[in-house]
Amino acid sequence: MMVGRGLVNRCAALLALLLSLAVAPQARAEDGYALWLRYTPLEGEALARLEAFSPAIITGTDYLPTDTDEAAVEELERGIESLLGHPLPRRSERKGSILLRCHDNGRDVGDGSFTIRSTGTTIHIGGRDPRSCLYGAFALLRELSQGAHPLSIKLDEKPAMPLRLLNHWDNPEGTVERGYAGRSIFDWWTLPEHFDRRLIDYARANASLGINGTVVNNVGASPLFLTDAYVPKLARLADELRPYGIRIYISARFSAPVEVGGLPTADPLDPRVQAWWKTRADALYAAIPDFGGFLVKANSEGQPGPQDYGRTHAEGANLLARAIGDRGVVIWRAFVYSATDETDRAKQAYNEFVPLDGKFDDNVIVQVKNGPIDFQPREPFHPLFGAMPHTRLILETQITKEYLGFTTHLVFLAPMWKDVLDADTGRGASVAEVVQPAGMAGVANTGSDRTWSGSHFDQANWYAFGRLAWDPGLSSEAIAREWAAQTFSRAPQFLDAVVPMMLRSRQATVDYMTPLGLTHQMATGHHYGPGPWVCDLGRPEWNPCYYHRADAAGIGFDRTETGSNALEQYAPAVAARWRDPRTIDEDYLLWFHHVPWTFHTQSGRPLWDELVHRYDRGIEAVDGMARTWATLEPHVDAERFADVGDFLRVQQREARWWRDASLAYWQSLNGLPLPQGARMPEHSLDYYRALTFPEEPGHPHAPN
Ligand code: GCV
Repeated sequence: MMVGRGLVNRCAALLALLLSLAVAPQARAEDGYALWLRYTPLEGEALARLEAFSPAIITGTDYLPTDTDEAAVEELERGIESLLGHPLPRRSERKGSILLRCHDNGRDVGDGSFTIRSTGTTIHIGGRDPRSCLYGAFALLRELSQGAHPLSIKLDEKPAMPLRLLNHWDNPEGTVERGYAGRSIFDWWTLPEHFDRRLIDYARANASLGINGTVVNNVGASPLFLTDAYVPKLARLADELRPYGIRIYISARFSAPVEVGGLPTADPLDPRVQAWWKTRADALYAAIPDFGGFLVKANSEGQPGPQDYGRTHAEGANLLARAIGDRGVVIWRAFVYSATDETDRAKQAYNEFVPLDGKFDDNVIVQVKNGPIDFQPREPFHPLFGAMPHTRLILETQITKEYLGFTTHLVFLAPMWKDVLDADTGRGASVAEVVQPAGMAGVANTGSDRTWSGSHFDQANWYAFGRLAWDPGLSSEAIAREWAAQTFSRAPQFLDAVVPMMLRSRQATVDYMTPLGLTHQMATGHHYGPGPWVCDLGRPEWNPCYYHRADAAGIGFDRTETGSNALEQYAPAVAARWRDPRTIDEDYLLWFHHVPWTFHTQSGRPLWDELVHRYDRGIEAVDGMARTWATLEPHVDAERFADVGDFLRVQQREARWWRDASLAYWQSLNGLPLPQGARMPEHSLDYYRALTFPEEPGHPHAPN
């Protein structure tokens, strides 16, 4: 009886397998968890070449492999087996070898630079420390995944900058500020005893890009992270991430000496406060010898800081820097805007920080957002870049798309970051060159969602951040192509369609949200949909009206000599490019200029018509993205194909919402008819104004 049922079951299983092979062209159902590390089996010539190579993976025989070497070997085995579509052959049957040799007599001297060369049937991965082999292994797999000939891969890579960091805005109880991908991936409640293995996949993903540090908690920091109870939790995390070349950092709350230290003050010049920070740093380093350091948001958006005691940002930063000494760094954020200063918000960081240039200790790095306001769809580069020659600056970018439609809008951010990195500061260096001695930080978009990032295409932004931090010279197109090939399909027809779509997506979003240099038009609190009519919030710069300054006569923020003169914070050559509204790159027109609705734009259209044209252009681009995606079904597994299509439909609807709500509002001010042929807004202005979204994700604590 038992035997009979077993036989029947096996036959049924075989039949099911045959049927599934017959009807399902896609190899396996996927939910996005594997990110770009899918290592989909190769086909055709690429498969034949890898079969002919079938390597043994060997670490240098004259030294003891480290945990990092082992992680590299494990990844190569996993990757190559998956690319071959079967387990690696037995040792005696292997035809080639991959030899990893990355050490310098046991000293940790390298920066992860690596070379890949082949001689005969051996690929050599070499470098001066185990991270070289880890990064080399991932680079080799990246090439193989795209179908490269194993024995012709030749790479010589060096990270462009030392710090390539994720900043998590994760709170200890599991919420994530501006997080749209579920709950935090860090479970502080169950650490240190329990370590979620998912974090090993997080570490692999980061290592595959060369990301080498992670700030594990929100900059609106809980003082809990500076208590004794958190030392073993942080130590366990550091121990688990270390093999993947990742150091951990924490955001430090400036007032922690009062909140958890029992002191009456957090004044940086008070010796008791200095001693407290030294004790905390010592406790962390005793448990985590390679602890990275502290990240601090001070005197900004209600956070405590040295100004509460009449001290400067430099005095605050140096307090922590001296506690850390030469063991790590203090990263001090320049994202400050005061609750009392009436200056143009775009000018405040420069005004506060430039006078402090040269006053920070050597182990302080100042972290500067890409633009002077706040992660908007488009901003000019931050004027601090190039203006603090005696201070190391790190570039802060936002991977999570707070002002770019969260996870439902497909927006590939590499072109935005390239705009900034490539910008010439006019002070002898591009932004990439200015930050090269420090690095790049990206506000992470990870969460408990199976996709990690809340959508499949948002994974591309995590990927692009890491690739650009490793090499800011890479083009957006190259990054999109290698990401899409690894994440979805290496078929040229697929890549030739999806890559241009990704490259156009950022401009599309600028067009339907904030065209022509408009900025911060998002509704209060959640920063999701449009709210250009919001004018009555407590602080002027919380209001979209503050940024657009529209009335019956015109629109835009005058930042020239006749207005706030934010322009003078840029080098003269840069300011000259933006000074004249007739010749400025019109993507920045309303950022720097207040112009009449009748102003003649470079297209020959009056400003009002040009504005309508750009909103419509954005919608058309999104419609085009949806059409393109619909043709790609043969290349994508069913689940992910449907997911992306669903979100594109949301984006199509919401691009129209942005356009219609904005136009209805502008019309209420200027009374102008729409240009001939333009579609009327679908609803009245009152309708759009009345929409509320109490359930939207992402701002558990932030008031604005
Ligand atoms: C962590 C923006 C966000 C805030 C964030 C802040 C910052 O203002 O809306 O949520 O706070 O940036 O970068 O500190």
